[in-house]
Amino acid sequence: MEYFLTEEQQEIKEIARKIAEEKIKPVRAKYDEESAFPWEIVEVFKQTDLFAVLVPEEYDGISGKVMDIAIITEELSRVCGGIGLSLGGTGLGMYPILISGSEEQKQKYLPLIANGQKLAAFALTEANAGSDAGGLESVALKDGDDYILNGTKQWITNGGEADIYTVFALTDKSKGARGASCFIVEKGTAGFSFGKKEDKMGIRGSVTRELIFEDCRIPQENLIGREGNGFMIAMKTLDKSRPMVAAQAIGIAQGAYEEAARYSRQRIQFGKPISANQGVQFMLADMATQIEAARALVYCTARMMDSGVKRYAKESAMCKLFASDMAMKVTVDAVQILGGYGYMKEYPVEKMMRDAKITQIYEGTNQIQRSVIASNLLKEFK
Ligand code: COS
Repeated sequence: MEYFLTEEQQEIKEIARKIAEEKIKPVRAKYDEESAFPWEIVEVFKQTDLFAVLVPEEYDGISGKVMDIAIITEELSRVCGGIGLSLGGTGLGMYPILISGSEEQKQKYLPLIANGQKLAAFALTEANAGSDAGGLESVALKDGDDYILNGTKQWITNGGEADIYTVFALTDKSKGARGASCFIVEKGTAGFSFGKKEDKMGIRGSVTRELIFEDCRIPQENLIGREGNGFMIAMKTLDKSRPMVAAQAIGIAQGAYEEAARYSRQRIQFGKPISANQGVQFMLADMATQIEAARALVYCTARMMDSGVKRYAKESAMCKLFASDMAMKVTVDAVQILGGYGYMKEYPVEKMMRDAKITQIYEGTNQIQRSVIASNLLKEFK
């Protein structure tokens, strides 16, 4: 399919593919096995200006465009769904600042993200606030000019490795979700520590940790937007970042499909390549069609978002829903085409299948995406 990428987009696609093939492919199994944070690859992203693509030019970045970030995410995920998340998680973590931060906050933090000096992380989820993001229990109570933050955040991508955290907590417990606010908390702040590192099924080249806040003093200037705006900031952030989860899913699916197609031409059974069987051909045809359909949806949405359209919650949720369900199906089918070999760690498709699963869950389960789509589309038929 021809997507008429600009010269710059073609260039960043090629850079991301080269990094994925030359730097990430040789180490992906090691990171999957060890579940360590890929600092050596972060260094490569830094040197090749990939972090700068996350950030608009006015804050020392080179793009900030959803389409550009989607292209990079897809290429990195084609080789490894986990390692690229050091970048994706940083994008998610910085969006509250980009979307609702003051000019001062943007000038202070975004250039540090653009040059790769500091990674970011988004801290919304808690043990009892997952799909029900408004059910936060962390509190940030006013004390003079500061806030005192107490609570525990769960499953935070880049947790412990990032320097800048956008953290959601209730500044008014009586108002529930409408009493939530968002703060910038820097690593090293007294009262801010890290809990256990999670042992995950997939995306093991990305680190996920608990964040613990115990009487952590946050200065007033680290409040993003106004008190009580936290839930809205979280929703806007997720609207903006869900197409990136979709791009990750497309990349994973593309990688698995390529492995399966290649294998089907080489694997001889009953005296002929298995690709000569219509059963296998139909699986490959469905994979390729579904990947392309997801890509078309995501690129179209990304271009719409980059054009300045203000409301895209529905389209953004559609991207994540469609692409992640597609990736799960494609990766399961890829394992099936490789048969017993597909089930072995020696081949990359079992990892791709494990990596794909999270895309149906994080940044809102696909059941939540359907709710978001339905509530938005029903408004159109009032
Ligand atoms: N943009 C801006 N504002 C939004 C919004 C959006 N996309 N979605 C909701 N809001 C606002 C609403 O307008 C409403 O504002 P008022 O208080 O002024 O009326 C407020 O937020 C509450 O909205 P709503 O009643 O729809 O919230 P719910 O508690 O029903 O929750 C869902 C809505 C389920 C969509 C939300 O909780 C959600 O997205 N959950 C999934 C969270 C998630 O993705 N977690 C993963 C964490 S990151 S890995």
